[in-house]
Amino acid sequence: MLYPQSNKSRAIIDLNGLWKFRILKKESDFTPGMILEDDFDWIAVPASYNDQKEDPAFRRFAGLSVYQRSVIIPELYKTQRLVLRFDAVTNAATVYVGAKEITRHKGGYLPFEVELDKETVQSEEFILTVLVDNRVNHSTLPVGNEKGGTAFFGSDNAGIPSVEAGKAYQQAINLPNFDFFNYAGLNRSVRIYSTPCTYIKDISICPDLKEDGTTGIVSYEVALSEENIPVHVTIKDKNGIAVAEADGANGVIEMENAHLWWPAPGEPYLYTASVTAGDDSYQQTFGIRTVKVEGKKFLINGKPFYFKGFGKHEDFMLHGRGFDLCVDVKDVGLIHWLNANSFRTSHYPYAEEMYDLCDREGIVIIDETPAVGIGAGASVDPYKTFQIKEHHQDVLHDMIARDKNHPCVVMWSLGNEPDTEHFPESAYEYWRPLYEQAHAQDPQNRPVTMVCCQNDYTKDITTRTMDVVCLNRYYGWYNLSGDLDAAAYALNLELDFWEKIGKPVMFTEYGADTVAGMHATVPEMFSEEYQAEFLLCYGEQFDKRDFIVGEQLWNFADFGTIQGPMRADGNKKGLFTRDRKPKLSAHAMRQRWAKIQVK
Ligand code: GCB
Repeated sequence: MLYPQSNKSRAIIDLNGLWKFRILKKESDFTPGMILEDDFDWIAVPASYNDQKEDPAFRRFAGLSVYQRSVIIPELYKTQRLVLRFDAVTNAATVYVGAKEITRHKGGYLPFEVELDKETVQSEEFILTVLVDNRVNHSTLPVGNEKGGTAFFGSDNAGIPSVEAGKAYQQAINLPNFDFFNYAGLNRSVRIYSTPCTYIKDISICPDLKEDGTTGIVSYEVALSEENIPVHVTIKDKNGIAVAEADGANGVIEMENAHLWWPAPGEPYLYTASVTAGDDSYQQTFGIRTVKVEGKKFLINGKPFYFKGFGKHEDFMLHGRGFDLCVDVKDVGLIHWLNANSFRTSHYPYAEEMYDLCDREGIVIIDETPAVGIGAGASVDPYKTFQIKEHHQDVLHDMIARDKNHPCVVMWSLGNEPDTEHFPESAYEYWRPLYEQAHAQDPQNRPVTMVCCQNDYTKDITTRTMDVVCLNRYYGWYNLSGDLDAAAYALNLELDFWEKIGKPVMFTEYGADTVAGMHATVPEMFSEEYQAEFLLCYGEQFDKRDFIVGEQLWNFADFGTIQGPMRADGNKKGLFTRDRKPKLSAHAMRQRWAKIQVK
């Protein structure tokens, strides 16, 4: 799916800003065509609604809410094809023009769009309404607990009559089965964009390198609304100078002495494919780089790459998971400051602007679907009970379709920490087709992984079949708590196991909750010193093993999450506080990563 663009044949109408908003007490409080006249709040878009108001209902709410605004289409746009695009509505949306439903979408982290019909385009003004459902359950990704499910944090005290009665009283139907706050609403931009009536539907670019290592081979494919529209492609260098050309909706362009995209500040060279097709045009940036797994190595442009970074969240004060380019720019600056080079979009695809920024800044991304929370304890096979398979196929498809041209994306993550231990065969049968789907769909055929939970790895038959083994481990935190000697011992035993698998292995999570400002001479849990020692201790173990291709600790910054006895004001495993102040460990990792030169 193409990102909205304003160019000589396309324009954008921005629908961000203040919208009318109402939380519905019950589903029947909504009728198509209803107007929010009284009893509504003004709410900012893009942003999560949860922390914008003091009413506790905004924070605790599980159900339907309504966003509404009026739209006037300028006369000069009315001869064009107009498409309404939502970059992300969390977790599901039904969209109305007046009383008429025009589209609906399931899933809160990927864009969807709908062409406006003639009547709407020609009207003087229309009311746009979005019915938002934030609930998560056994059929959504991320997965939620259903009524009677277990609490995510702490003991559930199942079976104690008074607790069970309390749960029934609470009618908890929307407990996330994941460790991040279920921030909801119009989290990303809303726009109408125009195209000519015959138009470019999609562009796929697949770069490769000849054996000489300097000649780029750029295969491209332009999908069109109608066959036989003449297509012309001009490749421009970073200064906008044309360096190659081709005709036709698909083809292969050879580029001698190509500038390669490499993840380091100043080196992520970007070209632009300037595509014209009849009246339409589109400028698609791309980088010439290759990604490959060979033996125990992860190669970018044929050279061994070592991931230095973290899992992140789209999370910030006040706007929750709402898109904010300023936060993205700040975070990328901090990533450079740390001498890091990568992150995982844990646990869902991020806003498209972040990938664009990372293309330009030379940061590598592991792109993850929102498949988190697929597990419900040892007694329930999630693969047989959750209704998620088709939806998972859809989100994987849509994520690859959206992000396939970004040079910064070097690996697809099918999901985070599913059960692979209690139901190993079911897990393999579930994840293998997704692995194959990703490989079949991606024009660049990037490596594919699935991020493995700390488990009895000897029983897990899925993780080892991925292109890169990605491990989340908490020795010294959730287990062997506070004892880094024991943690290092246990971690090494496990590493001996993975060494024999013969694949590249990377750590996609390891970390310790840390209260900023809490210090200790003898490092103990929650102190800044313990976090720094914990992270460096893991690093020491990694350094002894040549099959480890990366370390992405948990987490870049503290973040908001569901309440529980293990979380005080959010998850505190950040190198930075939520407002991006460095903890001691940020300085420690900055020094460590300065010494690990990736070139
Ligand atoms: C994990 C999860 C992540 C949590 C983290 C933690 O394994 O993947 O979502 O936030 O642990 O801090 O417990």
